[in-house]
Amino acid sequence: MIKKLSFFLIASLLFSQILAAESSTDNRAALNLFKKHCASCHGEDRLGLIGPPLIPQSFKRLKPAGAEQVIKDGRAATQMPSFKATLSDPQIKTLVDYIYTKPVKKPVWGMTEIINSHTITNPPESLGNTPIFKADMQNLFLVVETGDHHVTLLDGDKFEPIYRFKSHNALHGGPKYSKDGRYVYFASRDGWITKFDIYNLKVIADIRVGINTRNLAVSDDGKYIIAGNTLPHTAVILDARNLSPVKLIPVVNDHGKSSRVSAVYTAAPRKSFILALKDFPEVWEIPYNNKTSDNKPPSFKIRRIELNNYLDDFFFDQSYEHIIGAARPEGEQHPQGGQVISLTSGKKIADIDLPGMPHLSSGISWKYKDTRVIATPNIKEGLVSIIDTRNWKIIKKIKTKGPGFFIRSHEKSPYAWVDVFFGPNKDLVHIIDKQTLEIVKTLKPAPGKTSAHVEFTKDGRYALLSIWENDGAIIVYDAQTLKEVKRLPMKKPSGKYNVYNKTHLEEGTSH
Ligand code: DHE
Repeated sequence: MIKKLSFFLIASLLFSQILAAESSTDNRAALNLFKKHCASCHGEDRLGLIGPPLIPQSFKRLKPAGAEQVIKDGRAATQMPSFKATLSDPQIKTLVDYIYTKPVKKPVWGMTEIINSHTITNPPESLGNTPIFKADMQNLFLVVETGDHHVTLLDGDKFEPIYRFKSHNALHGGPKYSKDGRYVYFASRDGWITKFDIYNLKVIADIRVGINTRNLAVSDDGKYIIAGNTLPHTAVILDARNLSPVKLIPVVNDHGKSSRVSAVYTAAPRKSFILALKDFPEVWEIPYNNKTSDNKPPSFKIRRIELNNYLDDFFFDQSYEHIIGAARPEGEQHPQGGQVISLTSGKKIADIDLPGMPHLSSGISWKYKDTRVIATPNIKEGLVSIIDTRNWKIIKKIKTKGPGFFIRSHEKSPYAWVDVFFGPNKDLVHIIDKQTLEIVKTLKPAPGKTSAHVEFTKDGRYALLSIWENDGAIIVYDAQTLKEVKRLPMKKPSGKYNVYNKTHLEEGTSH
């Protein structure tokens, strides 16, 4: 407790020193503008909250002119709005100059800070091995409610909440289950990783791995967690038992250039972690099952796969043999379109005609005629691309009412559900027939309110959809008749995660 208190005292002291130093410069006007318009999402210290850090380290690809454009027009497939109506051109210029200025004190988060943040609330061996409540443990959902930073454990048969608990602020990305579904690991944008025991409804441990974190992945053998950071430019491997740190990996290339991590995943069939990087065009593969004779952790040796373009938004095919991705244009010249990388050869094997994908892990897959297709929404246009995995050709572009964030289905469902997250039609959800590749129905569950992110029950009979508002809801639909079955009030339920579907790598959801 004392350790934790002194850690927070030091952190807030450092933070107030940074603010004091910054406000004593002539930057006062810029600071005021920043506080008024940017701080609530990017943090007063510019180190990121629900938005990314805004310090020079984060702008390795984005030039000041590009940043001005982003402030003016907003950023596709993110929560960044347009400030064209609120800020004048000189004000935008002042802000851009400010965010390209180095913070007075370099933000540091190394092994010492990581170790000092570690708290084990309930050692796993102190807790019983039988669930303390009755439910089908494979058909549970965790619903992340970002409205008031809570998580609800939902019974997937009765659609009734079992337990609700406080999380760290701004959880982002899917929580990841251990293979048996007993434990779950969460990552918050401000760097905290939490391990929670679903059987006992108790937090096991917490650790802060970075100042700004992308997401986490769990090794297929359940032994290791990896978290990827955007600040500092590191990845951190933890022991899954109690989150003790095992290895800090600086994300640096052969020329000494460092990079933000765009995402980390576990490629279960390959027994490795895959890291996508934002600031140099490489994908890293880190095997986690090479055995050591003395029972020590594996070496986590990095295999670097060099690419000829960045991979910002991407997903895997069902076998985890291929990565399908695209770069985001950021005021720089990048070759247009998507690419397919073979993880076996480490080479690009095809180009794909994609106008940019919306969000990481957005692709889903199903059997179509005599082939298997992958479907993804796109950030630039209201369309879903259907890709034939035999030859990586687009076989259909399904027009939608606007760019979507998430597409979801289930092996047992004839439909794929895609949201229209952005723009005037944010309250619509399209239902696509997986065999005709046509939209067969468009739902408007709560007029004027954003509807997004669907997840199915274990058996695929029901689909759960979020109404993405502070006074929002989870709506349960019969996945065959498409009729509403139940509405549960929730506080901005950003995502929901079914134990069985996630741990069995169901083809209709992200893993
Ligand atoms: Fe996400 C997953 C990155 C903006 C809600 N998002 C992910 C993952 C990544 C990612 C790398 C996969 C992690 C995982 O599941 O392990 N997200 C990004 C971005 O780069 C982007 C576009 C910009 C950013 O600000 O980081 C972005 N994401 C958002 C949002 O604005 C959303 C809608 C609201 C929020 O919480 O910030 C959002 N992201 C989600 C959700 C998932 C997610 C709900 C998990 C989906 C799933 O079903 O697994």
